[in-house]
Amino acid sequence: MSRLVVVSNRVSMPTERGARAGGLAVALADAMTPGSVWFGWSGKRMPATSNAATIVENKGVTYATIDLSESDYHRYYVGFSNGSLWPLLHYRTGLLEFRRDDYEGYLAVNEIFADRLTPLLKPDDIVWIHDYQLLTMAEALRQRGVRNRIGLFLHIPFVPPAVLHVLPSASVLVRAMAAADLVGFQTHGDRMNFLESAASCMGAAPDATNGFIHQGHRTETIVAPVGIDADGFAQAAKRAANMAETKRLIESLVGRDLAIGVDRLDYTKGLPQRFDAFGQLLHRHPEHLRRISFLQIAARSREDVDRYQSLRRELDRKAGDINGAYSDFDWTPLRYMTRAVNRNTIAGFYRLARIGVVTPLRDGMNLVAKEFVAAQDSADPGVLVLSRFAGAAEDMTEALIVNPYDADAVADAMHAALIMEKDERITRHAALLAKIRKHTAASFCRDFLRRLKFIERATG
Ligand code: ADQ
Repeated sequence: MSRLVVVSNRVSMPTERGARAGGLAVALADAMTPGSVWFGWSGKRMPATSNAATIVENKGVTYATIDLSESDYHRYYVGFSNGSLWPLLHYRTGLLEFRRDDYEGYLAVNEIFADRLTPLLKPDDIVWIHDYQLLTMAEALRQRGVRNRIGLFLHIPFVPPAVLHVLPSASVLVRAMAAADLVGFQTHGDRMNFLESAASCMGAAPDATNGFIHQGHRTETIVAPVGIDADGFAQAAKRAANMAETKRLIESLVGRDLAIGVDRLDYTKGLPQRFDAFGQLLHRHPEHLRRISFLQIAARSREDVDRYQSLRRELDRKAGDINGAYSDFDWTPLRYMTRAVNRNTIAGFYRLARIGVVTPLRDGMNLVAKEFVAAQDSADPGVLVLSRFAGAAEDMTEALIVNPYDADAVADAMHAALIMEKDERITRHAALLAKIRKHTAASFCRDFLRRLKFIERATG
């Protein structure tokens, strides 16, 4: 039996589950069956980067983690991963910062990951690397003689060559990604962009099955949308009806409609534009004044990166502006909080909401859209307003699809959601629910791994 070895920037230890907001931890929880290994950074910054992984066993899963030095953390994680790659791969070239020192730190940490993982590997292990922090690790493993099957999945978008080449050394990254046997994407569009980039960087033309050969090594690609455990989440939403938090929220609404947004506090999520759109709803459709409360939960994230601090200040100001302009002495239109809330509690909040507002400017998939649908009461469901730039929109076409840059259009969609007849809400919701039950977290893992296992062993 071959073991599954999952590699991600951060390892989510069983003891900290539920406390952190983030899609990757949610998606991977399902892959970690007994016998598997999860390797990555511990989240700890120490005077020196670890020379070997620390191993902890829990319920049959092996957690192997390394600490990073302050300098490695800053160059690899804050600098290149989140200062260069994150904005670039979300099409935000204007926010891209590039420092060669950070880039070299990124390559070095990918090599350190490979160095620390290699001694732990058995010949039959299947290695599954996750996300943009580790784009060069597959190549680093190959350089250390690792011949195991290696998969790489990108949770965030991939950009077309014209955008990609804004980043100095983009070709190096694309070539390193191709060292994996299978590279996975959330959407067909992302895969297409990667194949075009591979052609532009390496001259490797894709074949009929969307794979290509470069220097004798074949790289296959797959579209595997990340999903959620829709039925489990629906159960959690139902159970939440009895939670004290749910009751408190209901009491505080005093019969008003609830609109909800739940995100990490990140500039890709379109939060300032969303606040503007909500302001427009109140301005253009005054019948909703005093009748709706918008709850935005935006968990603070990556606070070491400057751009996230300025976003937070911008949102504080905008929330103040909207509430200053529209509040009444007994009604606050926008409730805005910046801490993470337990996922089970959020499930109950989604279920109470008439509208789920998911309007990222760009998003690999967006699991909140799926959670909102799963949590609804199918007999009287709320309506999802979804950005066309979320990966989720490729499939979830029965949502009210909007362009998040157009505040008037988003306001109109929220209005349409609030006045939508029950029959139409039920029809749209049933179609969406069927889709998210088909592409779950479990099927994502199964589809990717089945394809990876099927690939012939790399010959080195
Ligand atoms: P994220 O950018 O983190 O994930 P998303 O897919 O929405 O975005 O996942 C967020 C998860 O964290 C959800 O399960 C959500 O419930 C939870 N969460 C978000 N905000 C929260 C809050 N304020 N409090 C508590 N929990 C919160 C990345 C990519 C996505 C991709 C996922 C999975 O950016 O596009 O869908 O990985 O592949």
